[in-house]
Amino acid sequence: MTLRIDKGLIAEQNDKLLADVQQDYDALGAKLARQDIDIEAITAQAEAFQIAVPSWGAGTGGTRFARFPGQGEPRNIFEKLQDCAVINDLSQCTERVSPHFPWDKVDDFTELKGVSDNLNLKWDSINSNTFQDQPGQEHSYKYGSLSNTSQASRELAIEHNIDCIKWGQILGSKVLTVWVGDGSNHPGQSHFQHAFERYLESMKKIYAALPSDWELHIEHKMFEPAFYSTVIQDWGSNILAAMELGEQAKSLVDLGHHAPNVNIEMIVSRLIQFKKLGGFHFNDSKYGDDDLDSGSLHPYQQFLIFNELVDAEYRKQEGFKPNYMLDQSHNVTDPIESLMNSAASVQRSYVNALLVNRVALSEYQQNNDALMASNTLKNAFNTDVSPILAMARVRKGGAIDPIATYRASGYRAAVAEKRPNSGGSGSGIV
Ligand code: LRH
Ligand code: MN
Repeated sequence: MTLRIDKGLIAEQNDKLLADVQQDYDALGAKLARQDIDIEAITAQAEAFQIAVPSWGAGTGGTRFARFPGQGEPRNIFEKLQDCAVINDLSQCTERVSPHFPWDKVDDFTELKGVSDNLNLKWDSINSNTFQDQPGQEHSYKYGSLSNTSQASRELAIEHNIDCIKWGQILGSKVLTVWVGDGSNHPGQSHFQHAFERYLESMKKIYAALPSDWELHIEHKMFEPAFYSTVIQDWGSNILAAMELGEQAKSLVDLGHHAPNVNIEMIVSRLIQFKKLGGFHFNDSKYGDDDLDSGSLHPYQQFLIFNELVDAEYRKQEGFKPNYMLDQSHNVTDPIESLMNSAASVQRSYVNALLVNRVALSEYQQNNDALMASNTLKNAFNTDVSPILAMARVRKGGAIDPIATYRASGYRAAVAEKRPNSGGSGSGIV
C-alpha cells in the first residue's frame, strides 16, 4: 500500500488557515493593483511554476567525515519516488524527479515508469555518474573519466552516458546532465589542453547518440573532487564545450559550484544571451559546494538570478527554455521538509521577480539612476508574496502550510515502521 498524504487531512489543515490567507491575499491584491499588477495573473504564473527534485536528495546526505542516517530512509528509487510524491502532494510544484544512475538503476525501467505514472510523477534530466568506480569495474575513473588518458576508461564513461540516454528514453526524460569530477591535484599532473581535447572528443560521441529532441547539459564546478584543476572548472570552459558540441548542448549552473562572491546572475545573463542556458541546480552555500537549502543564506542572489530569467521571458528571448531543479544534501533536516521548503523558496524568488517594474527599471538604467534602479528591484524583493504561494498551492490541491501538514500526517514515523533503519553511518554525500 503506497503511503500518500491524505487529501482529507490537507483540506482539514487548510480550512484552519484559509480565511487568513484569503484576507492577506486580498490585501496584497489591492497593493499590487496600485502598481497596475493583476494578482490573479501572477498567481496563475506561480501555479505553472515547476522545479524538479533530485532523487538523491530524498535520503540523508553526509560529508566525507560522516553521514548520520535519518528515520525511515528511502532504500531504493521506489521509496525515493514515494517520498517525492509526498513532496508534490503538499507543494504542488515538484511533479518532476531527476534520477542518478547507477544509484537509481533498476532491472526493469518500464516497471519503474509504471510506478512513477501511478504516483503522478514525471522524469526530469538524467544524471550520469563517472565520478565513482562500480564494484568490479575494469577500467577505473581514478584519473578521470571522459578526459582520462586511458582510452579504455574514456570508452567506459562514454558507454555509460549512452546507456543513461537509453534508460531516460524509457522514462520519458529529454535531458542528459553530465558532471565529471575530472581534474588534477598537482601542478604539472595534467596537460590542460590535452585533457580538454579528450573530454570534447568523448562528449562528441555522447552528443552523437542524443535523440533529436534531447538536450545535453554540461555542469561546471570549480573544485572537488579535484583540488588543483578541474576540466570543466567554470562557465567559460562550459560554454566553450557547449558551443563546440552543437545546438543541443547547453550549460547548467549549479549555484554552489562557483567561488564565493562570483556574480552568478551575470553568468546567467551571458548564457541566456548566447542561447546556451540549459538549466540550474539550485542550492545555497557559504564556503564551498555546501549543497545547503536553496535561499537559506543568499535569498537576494537567488532573486537576482530570477530577475535575469524573468527579464528574458519578458523580452521573449529566443531559445530561452531553462530547466529548474534542486540539488541539495540534507545532513541535519528531514529531506522531505528541506525539499518542500527549498521548492517554495525558489518559487518565491520567481514570483518576486515577476513583480519588478521592468519599464521603470529600463528607464532608470538608461538614465544611470543607479539608486532608483536598485530600489526598483528591492521593492519587488521586499514584497511578501506568501499569500500568492499559498493560494497557488491551495488551488492545485496542495497545502497552505506544507511543513505543518506533513508533520500532522505522521508520514515519517509511518515509513520508519516499514523501512528498517539502514544503519551504518559511513560517509559520502548519499
Ligand atoms: C556535483 C553535483 C552533480 C551531481 C552530484 C550529486 O557536485 O552537483 O550535479 O551529480 O552533485
Ligand atoms: Mn549539481
